Amino acid sequence: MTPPIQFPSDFLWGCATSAYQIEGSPLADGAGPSIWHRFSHTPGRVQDGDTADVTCDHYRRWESDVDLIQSLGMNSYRFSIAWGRVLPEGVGRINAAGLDFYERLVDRLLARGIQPMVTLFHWDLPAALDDRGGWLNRDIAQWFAEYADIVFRRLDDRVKYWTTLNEPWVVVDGGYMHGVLAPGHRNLFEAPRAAHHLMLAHGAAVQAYRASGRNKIGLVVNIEPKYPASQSEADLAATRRAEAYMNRQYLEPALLGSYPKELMDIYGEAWPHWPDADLKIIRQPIDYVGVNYYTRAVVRADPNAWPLGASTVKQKQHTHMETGWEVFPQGLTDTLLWIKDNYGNPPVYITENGACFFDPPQVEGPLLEDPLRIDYLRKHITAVYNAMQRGADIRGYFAWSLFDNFEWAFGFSKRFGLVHMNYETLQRTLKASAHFYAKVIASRGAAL
Ligand code: NCW
Ligand code: CA
Repeated sequence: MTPPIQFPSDFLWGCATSAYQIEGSPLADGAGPSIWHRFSHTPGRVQDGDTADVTCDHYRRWESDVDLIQSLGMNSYRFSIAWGRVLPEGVGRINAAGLDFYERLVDRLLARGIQPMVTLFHWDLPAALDDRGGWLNRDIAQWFAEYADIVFRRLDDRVKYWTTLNEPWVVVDGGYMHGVLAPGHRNLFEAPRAAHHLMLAHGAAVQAYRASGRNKIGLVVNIEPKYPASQSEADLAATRRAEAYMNRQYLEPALLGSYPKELMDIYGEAWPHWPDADLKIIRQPIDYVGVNYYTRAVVRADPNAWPLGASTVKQKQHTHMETGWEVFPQGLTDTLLWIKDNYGNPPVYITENGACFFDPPQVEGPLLEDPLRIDYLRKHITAVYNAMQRGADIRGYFAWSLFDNFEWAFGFSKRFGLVHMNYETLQRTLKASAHFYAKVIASRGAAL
């Protein structure tokens, strides 16, 4: 008999959300519009024409939502601040009502014994800054650091965990390379510039934090481990390119101070050669790495796949989520051990992990059964534990997401929640997975 699973008593257990996806009321109380507000209001950009004008109405229901989080026994909650609520034009004039909203949220979380983990940028760039070039304008590093500094000075006496950026890879690949996410550009020459300026912004915000902050700050990256479809030289090289592009492009400058050399093969003449001084700004010591993990990819060489020359081979023997993502728990253990072995075993939080499966729009009765999501959570939390048993320094786990919400370009068609959202009535209904997760937390993993 293997001994029962027991996570450490100080492990953080929570769930994650982001501002634009759950808040609604995007222009309330003096907030400036974000690029996601504009994008979702542009016909053809989001499935079914959905916008987050209302979404979960968390901006007005935040008090009972915090109570809901507490009722599930979580000791932490990861959310993001909408930059444009704090600074409607992105820089300059502060909108007091915006900062007040997040201060009240933080205070209620703390009063309920829930540690906030606060993300400064989860994709909702102020539209006024996009009008000045957005992530393509190098000045954005300073704009971001100024915004961050305002928030740090207001809340660092209460917030113990800060994140600069959520998933810079998705911002660049979706927003500047393929155009499926805001701001919707499709440009090989813009992508590496946007990526570099995101990382400069990260570095500048960490520098600002060291001047005024006293707690912990880190970077959240999405990691999707890459496995070669065969041992052929072509497939192995394609796998290395895919890994460099998605998994190392952001981690390596932040932690090691350099870009993976494969990026030059991928971008070719579109790759700018960045000065060493920039890499020094980007490589600031950080207190933890946040990992968002959902799936893996089996990779083969594919000359028609722009721009990587690599594509994913679907693994038909495994379950796939509604997003098309393969369920592969071992990939999470592999990812955590890969970080431990390649980046000096930094403290890591699993800042997002979760499952998108079909749930009906309306719920009959008090509970919704979602066995596939329970199975996903069970296997992935066990995978985290397995990596810890092998020496990875894992400090916490956040399920994506508290409730079904605005899933970016998919609109409301994709549901990741532990709590079901009825978008007509805004009624919140627990799914069985929420009860399951609460039992896992209460037993420190023994109920897995
Ligand atoms: S990458 C991604 N997600 C989900 C999202 O809700 C969260 O905010 C992110 O951190 C879960 O984890 C990340 N969603 C991908 C959306 C891409 C849509 C592309 C549609 C093309 C038609
Ligand atoms: Ca709809």
